[in-house]
Amino acid sequence: MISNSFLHISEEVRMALQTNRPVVALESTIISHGMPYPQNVETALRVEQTIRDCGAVPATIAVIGGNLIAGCTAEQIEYLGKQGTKVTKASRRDLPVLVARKMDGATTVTTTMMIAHMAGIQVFATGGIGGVHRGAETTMDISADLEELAQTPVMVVCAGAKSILDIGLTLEYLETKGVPVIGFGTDELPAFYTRKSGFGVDYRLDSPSEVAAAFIAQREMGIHNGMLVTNPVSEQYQMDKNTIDIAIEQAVAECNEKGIKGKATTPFLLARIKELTGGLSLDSNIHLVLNNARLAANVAVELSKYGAKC
Ligand code: PSU
Ligand code: MN
Repeated sequence: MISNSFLHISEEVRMALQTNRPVVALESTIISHGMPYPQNVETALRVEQTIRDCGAVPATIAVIGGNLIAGCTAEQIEYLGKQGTKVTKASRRDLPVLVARKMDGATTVTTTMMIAHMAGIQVFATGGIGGVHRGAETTMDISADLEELAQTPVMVVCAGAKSILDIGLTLEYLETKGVPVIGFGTDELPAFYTRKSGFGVDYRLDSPSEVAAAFIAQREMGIHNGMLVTNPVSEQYQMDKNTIDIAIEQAVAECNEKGIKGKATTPFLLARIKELTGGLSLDSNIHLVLNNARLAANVAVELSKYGAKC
């Protein structure tokens, strides 16, 4: 735990951490920028309930009025969902000014990992991470999420990398930075909307206790990386590969034509893919997030058996 005067941990989350009960962090950019209202708020609340049903405590993370909140209230989640893209998408570089100006910010994977670590939370569930974008050899668009995974010891449970990214280069980057890429019950990296990407993971682990054991080993050796646990979307909710590939190609082409760059890229692509698939991608997205929340909670329960402290 890295205490500071900006960090506000909710009573429930604080009690859980103090008594070594399992806690799962959740991000807020997925609420404001990742899904439309009202599905974003409904999903965020369902994700929290799923975590509770698995015996863990959810901690949705956001910046509200300059405070780093670990454990948003339902009202705060509703507020972020309604504000949508009017809220600043807050990455590592944004925190100093947002906090000093007492502004709001929706936390990405990067800032959620940072604030989770400050609060002493070790496990974080989300949908997808940012990565190396296609064409990064000229744009240099590489998500700060990869650097955060390199330097902050939090486990991120996601559904793999979607092909709006250059998946091969994303894996190379993670390898260089020493981030273990775990496949949960799979040898192949999931591609978010589909169960397979054509790229292998570093290790396949088949149970939450095995994942917890690897995380504990990493921590005890003082290896100060994050860990990426990739969990394939369930068969029932995976998308047809051809349908999603066509939508992604078109969305990426439009993004380039419109000259959309920087932090606007990922939200644009997600929204456009949803439109192009007539909402099918949103359905898949919602279910994979719930699936990840379940796995993260199960791993957090296993971790708590170690009497684990950061
Ligand atoms: N991928 C998704 N949904 C999301 C994001 C990524 O499927 O909501 C969000 C996450 O908050 C992630 C961020 O950390 O986008 C990455 O943004 P960028 O590519 O600009 O680094
Ligand atoms: Mn970027």
